[in-house]
Amino acid sequence: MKEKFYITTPIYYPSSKLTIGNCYTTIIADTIARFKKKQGKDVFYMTGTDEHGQKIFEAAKKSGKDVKQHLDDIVLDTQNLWKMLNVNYDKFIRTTDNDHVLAVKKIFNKLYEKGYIYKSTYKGLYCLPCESFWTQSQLIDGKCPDCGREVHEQEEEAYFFKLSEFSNKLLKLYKDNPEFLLPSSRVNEMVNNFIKPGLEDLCVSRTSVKWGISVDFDQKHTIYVWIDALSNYITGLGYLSENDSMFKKYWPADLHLIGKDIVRFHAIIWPAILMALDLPLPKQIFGHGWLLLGGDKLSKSKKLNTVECTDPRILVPRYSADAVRYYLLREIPFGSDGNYSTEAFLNRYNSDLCNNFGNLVSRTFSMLKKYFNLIIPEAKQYGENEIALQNKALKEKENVIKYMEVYDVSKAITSIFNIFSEANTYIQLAQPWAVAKDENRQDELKAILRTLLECIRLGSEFLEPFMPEKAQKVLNALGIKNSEFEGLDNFTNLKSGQKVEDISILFPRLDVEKEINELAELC
Ligand code: ME8
Repeated sequence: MKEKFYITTPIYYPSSKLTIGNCYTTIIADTIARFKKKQGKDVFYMTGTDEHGQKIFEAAKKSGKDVKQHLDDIVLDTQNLWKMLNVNYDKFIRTTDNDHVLAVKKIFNKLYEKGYIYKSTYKGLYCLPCESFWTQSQLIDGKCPDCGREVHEQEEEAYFFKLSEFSNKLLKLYKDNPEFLLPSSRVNEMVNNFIKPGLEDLCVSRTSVKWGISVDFDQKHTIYVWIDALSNYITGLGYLSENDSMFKKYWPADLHLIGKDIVRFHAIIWPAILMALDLPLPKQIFGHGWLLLGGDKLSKSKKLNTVECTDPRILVPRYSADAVRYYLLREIPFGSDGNYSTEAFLNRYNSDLCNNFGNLVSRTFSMLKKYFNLIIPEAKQYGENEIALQNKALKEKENVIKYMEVYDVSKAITSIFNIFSEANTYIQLAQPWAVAKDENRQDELKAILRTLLECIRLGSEFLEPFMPEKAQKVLNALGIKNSEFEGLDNFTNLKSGQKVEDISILFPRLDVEKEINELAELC
């Protein structure tokens, strides 16, 4: 039986259209899911939308549409975006789905019955027009951080979750499982900023919020949106439903991939809820860094003072899904923050996709056409240079596997591209055009082309999870149709005597200045 692998993204707020920041997480998760599938795992990949809460309600109202209609429109745009970016999820969960709503009510009931939720009074600083409670530290100049108006002390009946009981259990969890939360710097953040100062019980219901899931046994209370949202990871598998076979098969999650902004919810509140429910904990949480724009975090609501074009709905049709995927996977060192810039995107497109990968493929295929009428040659013997290149490719192969074990997608894709750049350097060294002129060196020419084709094949096998469209195009042309990784250790995978399909240019070269000007008009 195949080993299972369950991976999730955060469920995104459909307050307005998703940004390239949300694409960042989703593309990484998709790449990891595809990679694990190719490694022979039984993968389940879930993503979705987090549709409750006052903020969503207000954003929907602002749009002038009926709330559900507004959400449906954004969900449709989101699903189209994932299709456009070749994101291959297994389930898209919406927190307005009926089965999720029912399961969240049951989870709340269960926590209440087990004594982890109790009724009390919430005291806080309340902003009447925003209908929001704030803590002292959240205020800006003593005023509401959202609208800048006066706040006043108010009390409200509310349910609380006994989060304070979990401090020691959480500390033990981090200590016993150093891999639970990565990068490890995030553990120190959790311990020093939240757990050591003391965890307080968490208010998990509001009577002032109406757009949400009501408490089953006390209908005037709406369940706190984060309890509703975090539960998606289990309700999406059918937890507490009539058919929980998926839950039994896939839970616990192997990886919750999230941005660093929501680590606290995932590394403190979520494990505490799961412990209270007596459920196994996710094996790993990875809090990646932010994609920044001019030093600021991209967000759905913030208007940034920049002319950068970040809309994937414009970038993908113009430059391909693979180009956008490549840039996001490659440019930001995994775990850290990284800047988005149109110029860097276009430069990487030219240098890495067009000049390195694209050029290697087109040079090799055109030589194959010219010298062997597109028929894959048999290599009788390899020379020193071919063996050196093969060894370098095999070393990079090891690196890709090693980096993907720790989800370092940016180093993994760099290693794949190292195979292509080594092959390009080798072409200069081997000078096949000179060898071709000499009738006595035809075996050598065959060995050169065979080596190049096998390097392209090996690189493209690995590239497929990262850049599925172009990698599949190359693999199809070579007659390789593996759903799992095969032949990673040798250079004898291509069928000698088989004719390859000619391939058109993978990434046409761009005039960076012209593109920047045109994008500025479009965005
Ligand atoms: O937080 N760089 O939803 P959200 C990198 N609904 N990643 C970014 C990013 C950026 N500039 N901007 C957003 C929520 N992200 C909750 C989650 S989960 C149970 C509930 C990514 O729409 C990143 O993964 O605000 C971040 O954690 C997520 O989008 C936040 O999406």
